[in-house]
Amino acid sequence: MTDPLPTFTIGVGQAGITMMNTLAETVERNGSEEFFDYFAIDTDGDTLGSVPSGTTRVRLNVSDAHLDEDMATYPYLTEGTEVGGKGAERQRPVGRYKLDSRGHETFDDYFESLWYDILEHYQEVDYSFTQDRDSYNIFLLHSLGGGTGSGTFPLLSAMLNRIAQRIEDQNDNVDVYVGGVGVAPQVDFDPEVTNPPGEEMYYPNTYSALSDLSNLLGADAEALDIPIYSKSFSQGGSLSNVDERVEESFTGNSIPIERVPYNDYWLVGVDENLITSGTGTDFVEGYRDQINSRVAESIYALSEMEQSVENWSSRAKGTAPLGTVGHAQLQVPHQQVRDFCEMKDERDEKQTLVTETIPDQLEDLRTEKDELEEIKQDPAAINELLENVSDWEENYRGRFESQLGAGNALVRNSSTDDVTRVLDAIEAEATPEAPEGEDAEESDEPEDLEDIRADQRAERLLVATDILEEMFQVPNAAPAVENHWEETVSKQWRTYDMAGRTKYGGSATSTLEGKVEALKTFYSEKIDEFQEELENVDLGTVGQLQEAFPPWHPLTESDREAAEKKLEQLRDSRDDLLEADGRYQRVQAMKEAVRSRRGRAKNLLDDKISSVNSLITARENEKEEAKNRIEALNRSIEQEKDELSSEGTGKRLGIFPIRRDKLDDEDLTLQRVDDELNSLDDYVTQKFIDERKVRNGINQWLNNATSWEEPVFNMNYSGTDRDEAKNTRQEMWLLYHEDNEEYAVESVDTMIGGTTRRSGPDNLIDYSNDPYSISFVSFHNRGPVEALTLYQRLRNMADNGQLDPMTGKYRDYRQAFGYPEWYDRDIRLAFQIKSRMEIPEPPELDIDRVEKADLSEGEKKNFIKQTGLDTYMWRGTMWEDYEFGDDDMVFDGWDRTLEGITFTSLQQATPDPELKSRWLAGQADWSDILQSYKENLEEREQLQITFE
Ligand SMILES: Nc1nc2c(ncn2[C@@H]2O[C@H](COP(=O)(O)OP(=O)(O)OP(=O)(O)O)[C@@H](O)[C@H]2O)c(=O)[nH]1
Ligand SMILES: [Mg+2]
Repeated sequence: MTDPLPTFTIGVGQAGITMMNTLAETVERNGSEEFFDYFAIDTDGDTLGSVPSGTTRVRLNVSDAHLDEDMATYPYLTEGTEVGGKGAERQRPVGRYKLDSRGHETFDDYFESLWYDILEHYQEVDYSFTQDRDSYNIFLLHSLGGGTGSGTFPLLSAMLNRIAQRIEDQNDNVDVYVGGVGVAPQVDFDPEVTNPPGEEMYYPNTYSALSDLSNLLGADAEALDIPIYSKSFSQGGSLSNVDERVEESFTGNSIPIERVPYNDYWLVGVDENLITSGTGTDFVEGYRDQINSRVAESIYALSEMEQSVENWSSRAKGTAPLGTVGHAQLQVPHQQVRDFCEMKDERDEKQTLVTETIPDQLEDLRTEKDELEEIKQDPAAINELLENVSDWEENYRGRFESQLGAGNALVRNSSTDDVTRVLDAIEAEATPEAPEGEDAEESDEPEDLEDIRADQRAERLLVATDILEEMFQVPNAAPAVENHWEETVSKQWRTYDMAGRTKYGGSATSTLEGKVEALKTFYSEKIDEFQEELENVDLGTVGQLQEAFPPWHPLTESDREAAEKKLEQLRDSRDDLLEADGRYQRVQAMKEAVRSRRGRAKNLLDDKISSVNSLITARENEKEEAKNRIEALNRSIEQEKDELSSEGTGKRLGIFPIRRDKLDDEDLTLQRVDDELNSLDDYVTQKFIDERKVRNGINQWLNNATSWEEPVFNMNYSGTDRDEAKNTRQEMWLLYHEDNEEYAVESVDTMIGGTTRRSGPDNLIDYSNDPYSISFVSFHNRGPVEALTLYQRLRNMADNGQLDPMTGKYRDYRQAFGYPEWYDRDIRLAFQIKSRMEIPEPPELDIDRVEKADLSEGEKKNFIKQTGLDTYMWRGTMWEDYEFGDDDMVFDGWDRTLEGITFTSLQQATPDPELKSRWLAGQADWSDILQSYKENLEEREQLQITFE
């Protein structure tokens, strides 16, 4: 397989860009991306968004800074031209203006960018040009009906012509092929209609664009040029550093076009009704796709030529450059068969999910849930439900004993902090590691059962706290402390007869904690009182303190001694109490720490249960979804079987039906399709497709392609000066993959008319890359634009005034002529462009030489005043009623030089009768008469006259 010829495609405007996008799809299907490059131009940014990757996009703009000046100076812009809108809004002059612009980006910038991109592609494409295959292809795609593509294509043609010429000049072994593709609306409606299909502006636009095309295609005979106003009026932009090559393309301020800029120009018709409604005539593909694919496939076919396309082109062959393309294709719906198998594979996968995977998961989940519930009811159940619990127990007990102590030691030395520390450590060990990095943030992800199980904090804390609680409960641990506390309190309460001391709560104080508080207050007050008394008060009063002690207290010592002793006793009691209570409180706090950690364990257990519950719900939903998906897939699979097994017969595209029994075969998998069905031939030999259908199909689509009706390409030669027979071409190409040669070769014999070419070694065209289709492309070149019935229809409509109402945004349909410089006064008038004219200055009319023998002198003057003067101006000194002297300068009259002006219009421009009378009476000069003609003509006929 040889490489396709390198091809550069420029899409302009919506139609141009859409066709280019379709080409990119064709290229991609054939795996030839490396040889193709794209360039998109539009005034409307929306279409630029969807171009093939790597495409250079050029958004044409206007610069507000120059707008007013430009509107006044660019001759093809008129006051009514709407330049501001999105795109060109169907106005060809606006399309032209946005390309011939100056401001941020200038015409030169666009030219340079196009030049640079083509050159870059040409140089960088990995293609070796050989003598046989030395063509570099460039295509310009656009519509004739819109504003942007249609208004810019003459300018772009001129640029491409320069670029192509330059590449050829500098590379001896390379020919550049420049192909144009234009889409034009069909005109097959009643000429009287006022609402033509599509937008009314399409018609004047197409008329004028075809006229431009005719000029371009006639450039061999008559050189053209296009003035570039952004250069004439210059200023602004980067004009100073224009690429040398671009600069050289100009003669003065215009680009000359000295040869037909196209090797071939392909015209393709659009049925505006069908393209707007979006529907097609066949169900295989839409109408728009049909046209775009026709264009894309034929451009692609040209890149598969085994020789230079340039040598094949009409320029080299001398055939008419104007042509059209047809295309038909037969296809094995291979991709669809693959999709079908993918659906079946997916269905089987889902089936396994519903019948096996999810039920298994649900069973596990439910068991887990039951176990957790059981543990919640009775934590002791952990021992039966979990393995290794006895190991944990042993481990924890060992750690507690060594870190906190056991029995007496546990309550003697340890604190709440110690308890918290060991429990924290255990909790930390049981916490699964958090996933690192990004995953850590996505905590919403539903965990799976393994994750839930991995988190053993709840279970381990339950075991640990259980052991601790047990350790606190051994008699010489917490109970010893509590008993001592209880005894101390109760004893002191009794000793100091607290039940009777209502000031401190008395017998109403029932709890031990209450008693502790009461005792503390009591001791504190009494100790203060004793101290004060011992320091300041007369000992005699000590007696009054006597009542602080139980009556049985022996008072055998002196009062002071007794007081001091009692104070000491009070202090001892208080210290005992504080010591017992402190120890008690500390132990309670430790126990509380254990209890609260146990509560936390239960919460964690609840969390686990609810996680498992949500997993159960998620799996059940998943199962429901899978079931629905299976149903949908079943429907699609059945539908796909119907579609694949029925005939797809479009006009361009024919799709072979696949035999139903093959589709029903459950063993048909994607793997098998990929392994065994590698060509059309495989499909036939393995009986997926009926051989008979292939042979019939080939005949039928071959006929479709041969007889591709192209209403815009109908020709009528009467009234044109071209001879149809001499310069036509009719070719049918058959493109196929090597593996399918058998079917294709056979059909060549049945081809009718014109030249037939087919893929294969030593043939003109390479084998195609696509093993699943056979493609027929036709190329027809016929006469000149003037012979197109489409053009003739439009011209008649123009002549009969039927285009007059189709003005859209134009004030006058003739403003569609975006290149008025190329046309006569009639068109230029629509732009209020004054024609410059140089006419001979007539010598003064000598009344004596006017030969009107039968008229009196007075009658003769009257005759001159009425018509004679005008006739003289029109006919000059050679007027048959004028006596011409031998030595006189010959004045030819203005009828030869006043282009497009009739005698009637001259008469309408005749000087005022009063001026004529004065001149005849010798009271006014001849120059006054001339001046009057000049002014009247200039005003009435939009002329700018100078005398030679
Ligand atoms: N083949 C083809 N023709 C199209 C497509 N879209 C529009 N057209 C035709 O193109 C013509 C209109 O020209 P457009 O390409 O839309 O105009 P434009 O160049 O974008 O110019 P403005 O939008 O006026 O600035 C009509 O005849 C449409 O039927 C398409 O996708 N494919
Ligand atoms: Mg557009």
